[in-house]
This record gives sequence, C-alpha cells and structure tokens, in this order.
Amino acid sequence: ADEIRRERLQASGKASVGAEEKPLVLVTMGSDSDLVVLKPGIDILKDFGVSYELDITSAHRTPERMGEVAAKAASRGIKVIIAAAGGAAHLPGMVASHTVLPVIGVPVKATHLDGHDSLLSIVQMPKGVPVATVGINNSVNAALLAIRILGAFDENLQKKMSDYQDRMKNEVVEKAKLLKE
Ligand code: RP5
Repeated sequence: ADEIRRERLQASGKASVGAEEKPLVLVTMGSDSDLVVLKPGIDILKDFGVSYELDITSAHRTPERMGEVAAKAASRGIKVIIAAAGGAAHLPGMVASHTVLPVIGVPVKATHLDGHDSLLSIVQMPKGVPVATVGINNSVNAALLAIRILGAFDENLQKKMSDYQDRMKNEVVEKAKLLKE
C-alpha cells in the first residue's frame, strides 16, 4: 500500500501544470491519503491551464512546516490556497490564520462520521478568519472556485469558465433530447 501511495504522489507531483511557471494555486492536504479526493480538482486546474503546486502540510503532524508554507505563500506569488483535510479538519482554518490569501477548504470523508466531522470543522470557522468551504470530497468545486477567484483578474480565465458552463449546459440539453427520442 505504501508503494502505491508513493507512486501516486510522485505521479501527481510531476503532473503539475506549468512547472516552470510560478504556481498560482497551492493545493495542500493533511495527508497523502487525501490525494485521491483532490485528484478530480487537480484535473480541473490542469484543464484550465492554471499553474499549481501540491503539498502535504498536516496541521497536527507538521504544525511548524504548515505555518511556514502558509505564511510564505503570498510572497511566492500564490493567489489562492486549496486545503483538504479529514477528521478534525483544522488544516484550512490554520492555514487561513497564517496567510492573507483566500483559502478554500475541502472536507474529506475520512472517518466513521462520513465527512460530517470534516465539514463542520471547516465551515464553522469563528469570525475573523474565513475559509470558503465546498461540499464533502468536492475538490472539483474547490478548483472551480479558485479559478473564478483568479478569473476576477483574468479575462482569459473568465472566457474558459464561460465555455465550461456552456459545455455543462449542452450536456444537459443533449440528455434531455435523448429522453424524448
Ligand atoms: C487528516 O486525517 C488528513 O487530512 C486525512 O484526511 C486524515 C487521515 O490521515 P491519514 O491517517 O490517512 O494520514 O489529517
């Protein structure tokens, strides 16, 4: 199992879009076991051609490193942080406390509580330190939200988002047509 996890991690690392570019999105997670949940979101970032960087920064296993990575993100040119965690999912909130950047939390379904624990830990941030929370395991929406934030300052990304929405619309229309045939 360790071998599979290592291979998966290496594969994702190499898959970073625009490795030579400065990453705009930091995608971090509490454990490598969260990577499988983040994969669909990472694919969205790739599809939109948004440069990103993957990291593992556990809030409780590597608290100092987590703080350092979050604190340095803005000065490195990162614009949005996606942070995924399961269980007592304090990672997104802790990351948000160390940065001025927008943080999007992905609650991971990791324990016996079906992800409700992660969801509530992330969405219930006390006032003052916001974390934008997406649905349980919904890394796709985290990536899309990150792209929308970047798109507010990038017309090219807005156009790509509009095309994405058109494709979704067309798919529904096509399915509706099929039903009537
Ligand atoms: C959290 O605990 C991680 O974000 C992960 O979702 C969960 C389980 O971690 P592992 O025990 O698989 O490393 O910190």
